[in-house]
Amino acid sequence: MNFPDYFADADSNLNEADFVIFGVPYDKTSSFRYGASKAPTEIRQASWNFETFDLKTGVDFRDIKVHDYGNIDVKNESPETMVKKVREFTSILLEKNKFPIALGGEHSITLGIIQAFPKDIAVLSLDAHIDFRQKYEDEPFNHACVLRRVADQINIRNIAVLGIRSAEKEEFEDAKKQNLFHIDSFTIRETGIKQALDEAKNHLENKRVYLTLDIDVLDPAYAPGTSTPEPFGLTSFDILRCIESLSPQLIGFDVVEVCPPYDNGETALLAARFVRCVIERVWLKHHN
Ligand SMILES: [Mn+2]
Repeated sequence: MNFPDYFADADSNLNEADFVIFGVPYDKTSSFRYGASKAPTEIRQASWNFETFDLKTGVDFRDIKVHDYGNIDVKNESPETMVKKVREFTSILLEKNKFPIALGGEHSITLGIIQAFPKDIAVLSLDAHIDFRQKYEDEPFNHACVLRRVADQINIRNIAVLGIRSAEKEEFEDAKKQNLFHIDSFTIRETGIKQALDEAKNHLENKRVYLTLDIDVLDPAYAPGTSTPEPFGLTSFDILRCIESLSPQLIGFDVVEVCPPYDNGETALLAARFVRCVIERVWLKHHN
C-alpha cells in the first residue's frame, strides 16, 4: 500500500510551519553498503504507521505546524557541492525561523546543516563511529570524517559524542588528544544513559544543541538497516531519553544512515518515530 509521499500529518505550508522536514537523499561516500539515498522516501512512508496522538506526552501531532519540503536535489553532486547545497537550504530555513529536520542520506549531509548555524552552538552526535578522520579515501567530506569537519566549524569543546564503539586507532588517539568529549556504548551500558546525558549536558553547559542521530548508534538488533552496522549498541529507549532530555535546548535535528535495502522496514520505522518524538517534545517545551 502506498501512502502520500510526504511525512505523515506534515501538512502545513512552508510559511506557517514551525518545523520543516526535508530529505537529503545522498549516499555517494558510503564505505560499506549503499542505499541510504532511499531512506527519506522510506521514512516518510513509515511515518503513516503512527497514531497522531502520543499517549506518553498527550500531544496530538495535528496540533503542530509541520511542513515537509520534499527532497533537496543532490543525488549526482560531489560531496562538497552537496554540503554547500544543504547549507544554503538550511540557511533559508533559519532566516525564516524554522526548526530544521533533515532525513538523510549518509552522515556527510550533517556538515551542511551545521554550517548554516551560528558558530556558538553545541552539537551532540549519537553515533557508533567517532567519524574523526581527517580524510577517508582521499575525501575530506566523506561520512567517516563528518565530526572532524564539524570541529573545523565550531569549537571542539562544544561537541559531544555518545554511543561510540568503533574507531581507527589513530583517529581515536587524535580525538582524545584534542579532548573530544565522548562516552562509549560499553560505559553507557554500565552506568546508564541518564548518567551519560547528565555528563554530556554538563559539558555542553546550557548552549543551544543541534542533535545528529546516526541510526547506527542503535544496536543492529533495533536498527539493522544501516550502511555500517556495529554490535553492542544503544536501545530505542536510550534514544528516546536523549531526545526528551535535550528537547529544551534543541535547535535542529537530523537522522542519517538509514539504509532501507538491508532490512524489512524496521529501521525506517524507528527513524520516523524519532522524528515525531523530536517534533512533539520540542513543541511541548514551547507550549507549556
Ligand atoms: Mn556511524
